[in-house]
Amino acid sequence: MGKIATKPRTKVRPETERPRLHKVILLNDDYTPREFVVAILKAEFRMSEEQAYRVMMTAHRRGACVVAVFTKDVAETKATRATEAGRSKGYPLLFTTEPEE
Ligand code: TYC
Repeated sequence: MGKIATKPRTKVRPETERPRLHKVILLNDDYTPREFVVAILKAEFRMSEEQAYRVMMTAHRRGACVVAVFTKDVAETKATRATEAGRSKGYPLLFTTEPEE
């Protein structure tokens, strides 16, 4: 009986590889007031008035805008908190996350 050579199944990754970052994305809707979106961006993402206004208007015009990138946990926590802030006022404001390429 011959010996069967088996390959190790685990892939060796270079030690320098970093965990992927995740984008927080702001989605447009027809109901949330512009000023409210700006206020949330300032409070949750520490943006200036000007930055927040620009991001809000980009989402308003194009349908969506990347707000910032974070580690997975931080991105998900911030997206959830920001979405819940809108819900608490009865707005459909939505922040999602997705991994960066
Ligand atoms: N489109 C909204 C309005 O006209 C404002 C808005 C902008 C809402 C960006 C969400 O992500 C958003 N009142």
